[in-house]
Amino acid sequence: MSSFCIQVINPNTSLAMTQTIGEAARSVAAPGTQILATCPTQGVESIEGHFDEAIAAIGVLEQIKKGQAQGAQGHVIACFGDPGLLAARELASGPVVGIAEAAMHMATLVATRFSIVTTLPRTVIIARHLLQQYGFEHHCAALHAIDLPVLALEDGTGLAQEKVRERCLQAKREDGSGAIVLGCGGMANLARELTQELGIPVIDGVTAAVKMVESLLALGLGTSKHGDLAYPNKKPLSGGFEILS
Ligand code: 5HY
Repeated sequence: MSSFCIQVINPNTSLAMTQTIGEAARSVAAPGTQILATCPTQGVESIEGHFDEAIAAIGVLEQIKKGQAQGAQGHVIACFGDPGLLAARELASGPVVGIAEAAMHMATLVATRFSIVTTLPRTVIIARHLLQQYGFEHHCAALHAIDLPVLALEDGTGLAQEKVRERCLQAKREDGSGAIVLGCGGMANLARELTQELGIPVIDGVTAAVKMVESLLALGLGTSKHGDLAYPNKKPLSGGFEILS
C-alpha cells in the first residue's frame, strides 16, 4: 500500500472552516494517506472577491513552503476561486490541485452538464470566469448563489446548509443538469448527504481534489518543471516576502 502525505490548504484564516475541510479530506483519504490540513496565520477570514483572493494567494504560497518542509508530497488549494494556483505550482514539485478545477473535472466525468451552487452573487461571477479559464463553460448549465456570506456556513445555525440544499434542489429541477458542483470549501461536508437525497452526483471539490492528488502521486506524476511552471527565477525577496525565497 502506498503512503502519501497531502497538504490541504484552506486559504482563509477560519480555523472552523479548516477543520470542516480537514475532516472532509480525511473521510475520503486512502488508509495510507496522511492529511495535513492547514491555513495561513495572516490574511482574510473568508474569501469573497478578487481583493480577498490576492491576499489569500500569498498565504497559500507560504503554506506550500511550510508543507513541503513538513514532507507534503502534494497539495490541495481548498477555496473555490483556486487562489494562487499557478504560482503555487511554480513553487511545488508535487501536484497542486484547486478545488474548483477538481470539482469541475469530476463533474464532466459523470454528467454532460453541471450546475454550481455557491455563496454570494459576486462569487458567481468569479466562478463563471474560472469556467472560461478552464474551458468548462459549455459544461455548466447554470450558477446559483445562496446569497449568504462564506462564514455563515460556520455559524452553527444550519441556515446556510439549508439554503445550499434548497438551491441544489432548485438546480436539479430547473437547470436540466446531471450533476451539481458545490462552490465553497465550507460546503465540503454536505456533498455525500445531498448526493443521496437528490439522487444525482453532488460534488465537493475538497474531496475530489484529495482523490486527484492521490491518483497523481500514485501515478508518479508531479508538477511539470518544464516551461512556465518551472521554479520561480531566483531573485532577492525583501521584507515579509523573504519567507518565500
Ligand atoms: C471558499 N471563499 O471556497 C470561497 C468561495 C466562496 O473563503 N472559501 C472562501 O464561497 O466565495
